[in-house]
Amino acid sequence: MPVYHQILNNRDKKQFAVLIDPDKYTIDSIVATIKLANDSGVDFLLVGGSLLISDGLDRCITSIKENTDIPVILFPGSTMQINKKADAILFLSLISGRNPDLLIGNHVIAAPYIKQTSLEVISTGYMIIDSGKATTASYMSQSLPIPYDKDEIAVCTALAGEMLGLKMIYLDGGSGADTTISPGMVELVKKNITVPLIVGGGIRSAESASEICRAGADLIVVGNAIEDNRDMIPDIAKALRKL
Ligand code: 1GP
Repeated sequence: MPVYHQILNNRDKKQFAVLIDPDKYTIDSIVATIKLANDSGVDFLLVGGSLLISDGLDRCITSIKENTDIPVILFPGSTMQINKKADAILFLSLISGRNPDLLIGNHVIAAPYIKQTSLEVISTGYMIIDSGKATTASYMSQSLPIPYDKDEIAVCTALAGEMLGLKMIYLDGGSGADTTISPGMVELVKKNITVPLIVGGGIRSAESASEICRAGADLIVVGNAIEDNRDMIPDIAKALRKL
């Protein structure tokens, strides 16, 4: 089933994506993490990063694919992170910012390359929310994040994204954020859009994962906490099943 339909069809349950940053994993740690993801019923694996330093993306996706059938979705920080071995790509438009390259410029560059692959393209309105400290995503995008407590700006931005035809909205506090996005903002955005809502950044426990899901996220993304302790995977999966 195409990834987008899987996300849409399973909206009655909370979905869980593990973010794998190829720079942070060895082949051994990928294999161990994927085993836990398989055993815990993780829905998706996101692969990418705001800035990749090593050239390990292809190797990373190859070893993931050798070890699981969980769909692999590219979460690209740049046009250099397109890889045909993945199943789908979040075609991210940074709608919280006003950097034209990340709204449309890079998309024009990437489109002909993506066209030559069988990647499922999922247009996604990507919104960076201020988490109290500069994150790689906010710095690399050279864009101003939406202030943490300005729920109405987030709602209007998400609404505009949906009206433009984007198929999902992703609220991101940035990788390694000190706090998650406020549940109040998640709730208000969710109430105002009909497309699936992804939330990530700073989710470090099963409790905060549950809180963000209860607020309205359809799919949560967890990266850093799992890099630090992969046993977080079954904990979070179990917590989401209880919701
Ligand atoms: C970052 O939303 C993702 O883009 C995940 O963030 O690494 O803080 O879990 P964390």
